[in-house]
Amino acid sequence: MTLALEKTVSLERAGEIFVATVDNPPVNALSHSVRAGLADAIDEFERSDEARALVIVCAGRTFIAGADIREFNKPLQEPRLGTLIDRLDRCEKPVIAAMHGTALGGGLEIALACSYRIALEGARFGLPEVKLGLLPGSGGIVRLPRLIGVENALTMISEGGQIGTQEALQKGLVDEIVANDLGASAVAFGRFVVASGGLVRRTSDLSVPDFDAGLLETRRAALAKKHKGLKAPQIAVDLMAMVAGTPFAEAAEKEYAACKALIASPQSQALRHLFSAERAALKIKGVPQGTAPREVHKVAIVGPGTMGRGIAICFLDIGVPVVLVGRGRESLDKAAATIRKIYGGKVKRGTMSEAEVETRMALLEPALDYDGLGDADLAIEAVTEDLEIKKQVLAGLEAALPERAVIASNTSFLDIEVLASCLARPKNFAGMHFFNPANVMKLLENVRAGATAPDVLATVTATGKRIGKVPVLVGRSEGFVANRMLSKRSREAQFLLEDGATPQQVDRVLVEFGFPIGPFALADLAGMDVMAATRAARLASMTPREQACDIVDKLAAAGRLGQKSGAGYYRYDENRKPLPDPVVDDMLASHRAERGLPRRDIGDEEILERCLYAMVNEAARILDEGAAERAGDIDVIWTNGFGWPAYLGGPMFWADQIGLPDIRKALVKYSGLVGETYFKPAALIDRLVQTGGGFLD
Ligand code: T1G
Repeated sequence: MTLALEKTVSLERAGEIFVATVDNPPVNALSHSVRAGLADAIDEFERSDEARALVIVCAGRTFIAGADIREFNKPLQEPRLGTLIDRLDRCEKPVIAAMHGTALGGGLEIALACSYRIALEGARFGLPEVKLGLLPGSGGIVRLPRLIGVENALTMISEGGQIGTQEALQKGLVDEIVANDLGASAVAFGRFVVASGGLVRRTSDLSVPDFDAGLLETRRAALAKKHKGLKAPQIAVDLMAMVAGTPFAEAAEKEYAACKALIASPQSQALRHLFSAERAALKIKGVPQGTAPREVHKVAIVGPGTMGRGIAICFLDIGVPVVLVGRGRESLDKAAATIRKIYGGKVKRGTMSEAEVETRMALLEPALDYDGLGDADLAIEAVTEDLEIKKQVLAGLEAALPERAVIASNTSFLDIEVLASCLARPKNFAGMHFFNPANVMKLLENVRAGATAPDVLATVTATGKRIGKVPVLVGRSEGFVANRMLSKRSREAQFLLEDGATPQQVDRVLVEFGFPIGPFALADLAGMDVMAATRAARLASMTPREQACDIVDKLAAAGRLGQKSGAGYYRYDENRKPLPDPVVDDMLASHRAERGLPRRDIGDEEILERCLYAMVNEAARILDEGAAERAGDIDVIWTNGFGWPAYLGGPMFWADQIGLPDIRKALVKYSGLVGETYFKPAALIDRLVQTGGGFLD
């Protein structure tokens, strides 16, 4: 007998065992129909005298992966998840959750309210709500500590990570792991439970195991440091402290109230925006859904310098052989030694074994020419940012590689069309712009050229995901998106020094906003020699004021190279702590005098607005030029690239929250103060203000 209760939930009978199957692709999210279907299944199960146990199992690739995120901004439809879970908790007969894939959020909360939990090998479990600025709201807070203890529960809830089946079994989250055929195993398990007396085990009846209350405050401090500015982890600690000393029903209500408040919070709205934006960024105009990426089994990387090494590590980490091509044996040996040293650091930290290091190093093949690339599927050039050298390298690669191979450039600001023009098969060519250090930074800007084939775009996107990056496709533009917007923030930071701000004031304002580091501390980290070289490379394209604003050159000329020389914009003590330096104040005063610029006190608001509104204005131009497909793509870029705080949603989401009319007003004000060249409102902002729209509408 199969009872189709809803289009997403069916109920079958296997003798005395009822089986409710959820089938709501792609991840069996707890949409309204699933909640209603499960409620009907439980009613049917309770009504039937023959039914002795109920199994809840899912079709497709995973057990329920949580509430349906898309429903959060819609009116709530009963039964809400908490009501369904309370219904489960009142069942007089045992219910068994049979899990596979990723049992997450509300899905795991359903399992926690069942009498028994079994899992297919390879299944994973988590309460990732905190990554959406939320917290479990349907029993995760009140039930998980009762099963695995407060410390383990707080880790899962405040970090939002996943645990595997062995850890879940060991911690008491699951009762049994099965190797295959989960459905049949679950029915057999149900029969075993019935034969053993059909005991109902209510998690809500368990008491919270003793724990060290001091632990919570220690964890609170650690969470505040690790997740700076994020509210949900702090509330998780509050709730965990509450659970132990509060009757279950009251604690459950407090949990639900906290979750409901977070759903409405700006931080959660921002993080849910990014969750959707990161997935939307994978859908590329002109690349039909389902376009098969080309297979990549072996990669060639040209240029064993800093970027080439980092990119090589990305592929070695996923077990893909890498041919690292360099001009001399010495540079190749140095690259291999550096890669080995980076892995050695992981061994020291206990995150990698020596054997794993050798496995990865064995995949690295140094080469002095392109002869061994006949079976490479992807080649990425990461040589010096010199157009002629890159063109030679790309042409040489194309001659050596098979016709099906994808060729990519890691260029950060050269013209992608000019690079493509040197190839006989430009359809195979795209940009893959990594960020230093390439083996650490999540962002990957994939760059489409006019001739790039759809399956090549699919390949660089799929490859980006495969190496653990957040790939975003961008179009032709100097500096693409991230660096092009960063250059406007850097420009304003420099101009603010000329107008009277100090490096420490600008850095403080941006760090207080939520960036991990300010522009001047960052410059000291990168090195003033590097900053001066980058400035020299772009000088010709700068405005007269930018060209005259040569503070970087003055610092470099004075040997103030930043951390590496003990002083740059700051001076550094023996622990490399940055300290304001009167020498810099004097240098800035001389610079202003030389430039004939009066000094004035500058407020924090002006610093923030000039730095960030300049970025937003440039982003509007980028969108109008089509150099980015969506405003959400720009938010994904900035929250994964240069540390825009994710709980503020990215520059476009943030600008919409402020309101484009207010931003436009400020742009007009700064046009007068700094110059039309720098702050004339972008046409898109003018249009949106006229229509009352926002970037993300
Ligand atoms: N709701 C709606 N759609 C979802 C979804 C969800 N929870 N999770 C994924 N999707 C969509 C996603 O948008 C994409 O759609 C497709 O599924 C594949 O996802 C009350 C309040 C499960 C590990 O936070 O972590 O429960 O782009 O590309 O890489 O206490 O999706 O194809 O149209 O990510 O294999 C808690 C979020 C919710 C889990 C799979 N749950 N999802 O990863 O595929 S709040 C979560 C994930 C909650 C309760 C609280 C991942 C995944 P499209 P994907 P994947």
